[in-house]
Amino acid sequence: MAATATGDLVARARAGDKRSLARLVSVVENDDPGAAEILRTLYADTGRAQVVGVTGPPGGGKSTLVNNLAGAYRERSSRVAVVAVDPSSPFSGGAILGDRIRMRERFLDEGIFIRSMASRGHAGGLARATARVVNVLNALGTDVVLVETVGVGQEEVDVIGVADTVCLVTVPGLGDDIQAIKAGILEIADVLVVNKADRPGADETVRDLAQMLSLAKDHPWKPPIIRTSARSGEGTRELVDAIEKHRAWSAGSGEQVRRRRAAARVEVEGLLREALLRELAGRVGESRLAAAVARVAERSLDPYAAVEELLRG
Ligand SMILES: Nc1nc2c(ncn2[C@@H]2O[C@H](COP(=O)(O)OP(=O)(O)OP(=O)(O)O)[C@@H](O)[C@H]2O)c(=O)[nH]1
Ligand SMILES: [Mg+2]
Repeated sequence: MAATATGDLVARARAGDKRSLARLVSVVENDDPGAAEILRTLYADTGRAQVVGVTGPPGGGKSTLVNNLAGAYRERSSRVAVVAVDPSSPFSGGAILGDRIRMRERFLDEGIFIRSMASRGHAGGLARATARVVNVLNALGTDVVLVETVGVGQEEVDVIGVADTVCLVTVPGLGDDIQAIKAGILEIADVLVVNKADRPGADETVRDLAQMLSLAKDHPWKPPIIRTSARSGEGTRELVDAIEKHRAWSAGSGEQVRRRRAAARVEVEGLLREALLRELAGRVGESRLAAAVARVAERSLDPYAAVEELLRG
């Protein structure tokens, strides 16, 4: 993308033009040519938005909750963005389209920007693509970014690393699935949400989670447990309050700085790794690499020795 074109898009996006914003977001999401320039131009203006992550098992009501949160935050912020990340989805359609339809009402609101991202083909991984998108949204005037992702696997944990506050959504009657959630809870959750509280079993789920939390007394932040019925909107207010409380604690305790440093490290190390690999690949050369690979394949050289040999030059 030419420099002037980027400048024009940035100016228009800053003024609130969603289409220009969408274009810029796509360029950085896909790491297309021009992405580095956009991020360099905007970087000094990032780090101001509040980033709220919403994660949990499939079908738990995350999108419905995010939709409610978007509405609640929109009452006090001029620009809110929703980034729905679906690491398991091989293409951007399907379930994500469902989210879009549910969010149609929000979509029509000029102050709300919605983007879906699936895992395939993100340079440097989904977590870094998400961070790039959040940064651009932030720099161009978005006050609150809500990031939805499914599950508690490693990739999801990495994605949610961009968030200042992470809400982990559970539902009554999860059975064995709750074990998987429990394992990840203290690692990632700042606020625990028991959604579908209109269903039977909500009390047990709350009790279960409370008991589990009581085992981790030395944790500096004790995640509150909030009941919601996202479909009716019940509990949204309390959830926003809990998020705000965590934000205040995080800012005051140094946790926010710690998280932002961790996120910056992921980004810098990622770029460093790519740059080093490019440099080394150039130095080693494809023909030497191919020759070493062939010898490793036919077992006349072990892979460790191959690397030592290649690096020696
Ligand atoms: N009974 C009840 N149903 C709910 C509640 N919240 C959401 N649902 C329903 O649960 C279903 C899944 O909701 P979504 O918001 O799409 O859940 P999700 O976690 O985003 O789903 P995925 O993104 O596909 O993992 C929908 O049919 C919702 O209407 C609730 O509080 N109570
Ligand atoms: Mg969803």
